[in-house]
Amino acid sequence: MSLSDDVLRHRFQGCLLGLAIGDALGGKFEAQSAEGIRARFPTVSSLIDYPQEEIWYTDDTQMAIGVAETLADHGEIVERHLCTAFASNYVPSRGYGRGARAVLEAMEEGRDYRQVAEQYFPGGSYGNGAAMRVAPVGLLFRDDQSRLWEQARLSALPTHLHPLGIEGAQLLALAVALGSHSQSLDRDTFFTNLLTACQSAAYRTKLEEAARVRTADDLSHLGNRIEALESVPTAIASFALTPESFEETVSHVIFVGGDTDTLAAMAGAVSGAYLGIDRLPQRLVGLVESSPKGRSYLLELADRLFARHRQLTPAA
Ligand code: RVK
Ligand code: MG
Ligand code: MG
Repeated sequence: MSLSDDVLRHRFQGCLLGLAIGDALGGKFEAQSAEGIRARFPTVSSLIDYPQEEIWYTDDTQMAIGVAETLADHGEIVERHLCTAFASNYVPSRGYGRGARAVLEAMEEGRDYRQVAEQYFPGGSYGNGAAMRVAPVGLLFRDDQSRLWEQARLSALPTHLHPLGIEGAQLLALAVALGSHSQSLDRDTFFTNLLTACQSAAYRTKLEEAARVRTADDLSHLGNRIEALESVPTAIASFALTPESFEETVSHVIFVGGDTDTLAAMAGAVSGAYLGIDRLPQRLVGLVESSPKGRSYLLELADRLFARHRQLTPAA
């Protein structure tokens, strides 16, 4: 049974707001150890209840906004437009990866950013920066997996040329699409779909391990680092472990420590695409920053993306 327009629109909103909430909440603990975070926040609710003021997102959401704007405006990834969006949204204080910063500054200054992306890390970046921003691709192309796979690749290329950086983005986009389709998540089918699409032995091994996760403590074995391979499977596994709870999905990856903003941004985007905006913690939705590209803008952007999706895939 296909989802009604309202339900699906709420899932688009849930995805973008879920990403921003995960990013902003996780951003408070970036680079901290699992033990330190656990000592301060022994339970999921203590972590979720912690923010009392506006929460501010980091580069993860900032760059996802650029991807979503490009897709809403043009219906597909056009590198020139994507780079313009990245450059115009670039606010260094949001905290970017060092390679990404060098590439974005080249874009801003009209220099050859491709050369910078090729040379900064020989072989290209395998950071999680392409995966952290890819969720809008998963939403727009949720009904066309081969297009999703290619569009996710194109969305990665300006900054992430390494195959592991690209595949991390493709898998996260697919996880968003699968989440956005599910009415009641079937874990086995979810992982079978991801494993069927998966191309490298490295991700296959991680996803097989992710499929075996049974407790939140198991997540730490999957990784908590800034490399895509060490964070994308962890975020996906957290969603699959507790699909009915955004709060648990996001908190469990923050409890793993390390790259907490990005782990929680990715897990939050997949969770929000599945649960929809109404099943996100409303207090945190209300605390997302009220800046010009804050909460209201994200909701509007999700609606614009949804309208684009309806053009590509009219309701049955
Ligand atoms: C600060 C060696 C490599 C590599 C390669 C490592 C924000 C480097 C977000 C690099 C995310 C880091 C994160 C990030 C997103 C990547 N050889 N090391 N071939 N490729 N690395 O710079 O957008 O937090 O240590 O391309 O992927 O919240 O600095 O940026 O956590 O991964 O940054 O890769 O980062 P970058 P990014
Ligand atoms: Mg960040
Ligand atoms: Mg991060």
